[in-house]
Amino acid sequence: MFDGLKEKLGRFQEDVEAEAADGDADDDGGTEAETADTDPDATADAADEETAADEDLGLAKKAALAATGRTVITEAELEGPLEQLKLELLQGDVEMEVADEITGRIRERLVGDTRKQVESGEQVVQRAIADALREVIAVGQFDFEKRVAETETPVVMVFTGVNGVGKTTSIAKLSRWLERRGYSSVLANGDTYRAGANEQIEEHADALDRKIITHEQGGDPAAVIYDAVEYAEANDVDVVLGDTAGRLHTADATAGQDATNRAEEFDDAAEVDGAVLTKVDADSQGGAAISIAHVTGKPILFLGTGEEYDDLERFDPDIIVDRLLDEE
Ligand SMILES: Nc1nc2c(ncn2[C@@H]2O[C@H](COP(=O)(O)OP(=O)(O)O)[C@@H](O)[C@H]2O)c(=O)[nH]1
Ligand SMILES: [Mg+2]
Repeated sequence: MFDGLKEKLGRFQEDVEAEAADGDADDDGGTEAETADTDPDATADAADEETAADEDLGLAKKAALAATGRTVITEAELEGPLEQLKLELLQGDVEMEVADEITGRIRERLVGDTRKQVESGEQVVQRAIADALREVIAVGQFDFEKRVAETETPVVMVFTGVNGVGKTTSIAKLSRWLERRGYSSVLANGDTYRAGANEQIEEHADALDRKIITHEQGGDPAAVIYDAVEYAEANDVDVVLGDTAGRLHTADATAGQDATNRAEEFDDAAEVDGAVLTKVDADSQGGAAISIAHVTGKPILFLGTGEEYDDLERFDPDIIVDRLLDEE
């Protein structure tokens, strides 16, 4: 999962460590050569600043610090690796504002007001990346299970999103997830638009042994949800899981920036409370995963990790950050 991002972050960490260990012409040359591939101007600037900063700091002081096993990371040293990281994040479908946010936060942490003296370059760089990522992906998080427990029943959850993203599948998965935590649920097919939608969700309802409320194709979706709520009230069912028809063309986590834009559109139209990021098992990049919460201001609540009913994970920012930075 998200191997593309993981690789980029690992490379950034190595770049910064090489720069910070410093003075070494080989390391500098390597980074400059890499950056030159993508942005010659930025490289020239970064190189100039670096030279100035090195003189400013004083080679004697650097040497003294190095002798005590400590290193100093200067803003100039960070510029090349940060610029490179930003480009790679953008190539990995991370939104521009999110790439800026992440690199900005890393810079802030590693450089601080003046220069930062660090015990272990590796730990500090890793922690800076972890903090920056966590702050970006943890936007809006709330305790989903607690919210369900505290909301007056029946709790109604309506799923929206373009056709093919995995709404119907996610409803079936969530029904299973809720059952495991002691909550009963009824399915409601508000997708009265698509031929075959009733049959598809009925199959899930059969497999999971759930009640399903459907209307004829072409019916009023709101009326279906309404009936399901009445059913839940009469039968003491905890949660109504309402499906809807998608619109526009297919977009999902594998669709990169498109997924983020679609999430924004749906949020504008329907004021979503949170997102299920589907098909992360098929998303090697992870750009949408780290962009959506920041761009919409709404939390990612679940990850869809496959086509089986149990392939639904509660989204945990700490676990995702660990996975992204885990060296194996
Ligand atoms: N690999 C993978 N496939 C998924 C996931 N969620 C849904 N799908 C598949 O995506 C396709 C469309 O899903 P569906 O629930 O019908 O999408 P809907 O149109 O939004 O209701 C189906 O083939 C699902 O099996 C997931 O998390 N991982
Ligand atoms: Mg559907």
